[in-house]
Amino acid sequence: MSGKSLLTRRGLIRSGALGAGALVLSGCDKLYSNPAFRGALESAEDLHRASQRLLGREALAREYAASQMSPIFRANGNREVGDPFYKRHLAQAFERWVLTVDGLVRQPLALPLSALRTMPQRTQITRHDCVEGWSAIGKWEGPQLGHVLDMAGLADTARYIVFHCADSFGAARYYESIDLVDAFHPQTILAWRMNDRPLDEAHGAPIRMRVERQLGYKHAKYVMRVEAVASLDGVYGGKGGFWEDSSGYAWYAGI
Ligand SMILES: Nc1nc2c(c(=O)[nH]1)N[C@H]1C(S)=C(S)[C@@H](COP(=O)(O)O)O[C@H]1N2
Ligand SMILES: [Mo]
Repeated sequence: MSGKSLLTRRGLIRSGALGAGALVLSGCDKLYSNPAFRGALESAEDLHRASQRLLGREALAREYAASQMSPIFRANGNREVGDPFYKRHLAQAFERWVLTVDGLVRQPLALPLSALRTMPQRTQITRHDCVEGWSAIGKWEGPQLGHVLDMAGLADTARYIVFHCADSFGAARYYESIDLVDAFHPQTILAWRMNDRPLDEAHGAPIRMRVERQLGYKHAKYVMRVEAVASLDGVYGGKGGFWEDSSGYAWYAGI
């Protein structure tokens, strides 16, 4: 897929809502580019967001039975990483790689993969929904992000968690960010295992985020560094994520 057509198509999915994605896919681009219609969609999204806040964003995303797992889980976005540092660690099965946890924390951490694998683990079978119009059910395992953040001790000023990734689109690094409600959600994990095997490169080795209440692009792959910040201003393009900066995707993609 060429970068250009990808960006153009993604540019149409401005709200990041699944419904908008479905409209684009069913050829309603004209309708969607109509400002009045867009306004209605966006206010519906606000309402939906408000009701989620009232119902509690702590609610769990649906979990599935092993028998419901998709036979094939597509890999999307970057499936390989060109960065030489990453390639070196991939070749060594990430044995000497460490995850950096820093920013507004009392105790910055450098966590080897072995440490992430031996902490208390959470396993969940969930459905991944990509705004490009596909979904897949997979099994994910890893420590809860909240547990890792508690080890580091968040400063009182921390408001967001930023995930810095190893891959890029052109010159732009992939990154994502979430607020503390999502960061401490029980299903938000640093997954190193997928479908009972260590994560492969295509799906984000050595670790990728699972933020189960959010759409696909929030699930950062190839996470190298977890940073606690007070504001997203000045972090890359300032909108909280690669697609948010480049294509106007909604930062809040919660369902
Ligand atoms: N680092 C990084 N994370 C990423 C992406 C990417 O290209 N790079 N693509 C996102 C998108 S749009 C989706 S749908 C999922 C795809 O995850 P998968 O390859 O495991 O299916 O990863 C998300 N996280
Ligand atoms: Mo996606």
